[in-house]
Amino acid sequence: MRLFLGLLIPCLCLTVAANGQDAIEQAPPGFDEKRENIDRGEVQTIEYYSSTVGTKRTANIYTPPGYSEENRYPVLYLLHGIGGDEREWLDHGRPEVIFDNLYHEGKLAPMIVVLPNGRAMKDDRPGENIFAPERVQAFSDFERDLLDDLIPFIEETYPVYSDRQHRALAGLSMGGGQSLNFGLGNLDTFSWVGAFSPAPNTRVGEELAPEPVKLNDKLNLLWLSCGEEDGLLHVTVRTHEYLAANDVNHIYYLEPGDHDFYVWRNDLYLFSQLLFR
Ligand code: FER
Repeated sequence: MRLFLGLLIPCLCLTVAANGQDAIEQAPPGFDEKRENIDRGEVQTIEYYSSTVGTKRTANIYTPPGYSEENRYPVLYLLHGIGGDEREWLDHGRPEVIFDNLYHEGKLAPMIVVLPNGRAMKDDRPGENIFAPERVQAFSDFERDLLDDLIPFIEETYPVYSDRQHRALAGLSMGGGQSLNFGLGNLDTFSWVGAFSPAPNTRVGEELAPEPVKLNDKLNLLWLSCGEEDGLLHVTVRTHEYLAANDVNHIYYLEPGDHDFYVWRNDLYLFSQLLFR
């Protein structure tokens, strides 16, 4: 056994050093399957007025098992991809199942999760052409809706903390790019940032983090992950290389899989457990 471990440990270290990525185990089987007889959180649809868009907008919100107005919670804002809306995670990602299971196992800090619509425009449905320039622009415009309208609404309406230590921003693909752009661009608002398979809307390193030395002081967590078969992998690699070259602490996790919810469920399971610790 000693000999085996003696060989294995240097081998593992070499593997990690060689590709620069973190050795993280994938979610165990059943992590995203509904279990009987466990406490469950609640999903609700909410409406808030957006001064950015000039309309009422819809979001979904997950409150954890045992939620009480007597407590105060941190908040994770969890963003969707280019073809989705405020229901995409719920329809395909089973976040409420993943969270309920994690709470049952005592592995998740109590938090509220907000699932917004990340396309800040009057008609915020995906529409016929999800790549239409005004629809792509709306993902960028969501920065103001999030900061000026949605976050203040959540903080007025729910028993939540309202400081950067208690706000996380994460998302998949377009939402991953938004999380990096808005998260690293607003370090006074967010200190936990996660990008799952970020899309080409991700700013290039020099624009994303022009002062990389500041990030290590400000961020509690910077997570970057992608499926190895994903056609957008280059965005994750490019971002990782910039962060690594500038000594910015981050988790870099490449996993088996493509641009799909098998990967993003796994990411949510792993990333969420690191939050608010
Ligand atoms: C692109 C390719 C993919 C792009 C965005 C995406 C804005 C988004 C994919 C997704 O959200 O799943 O060129 O440009």
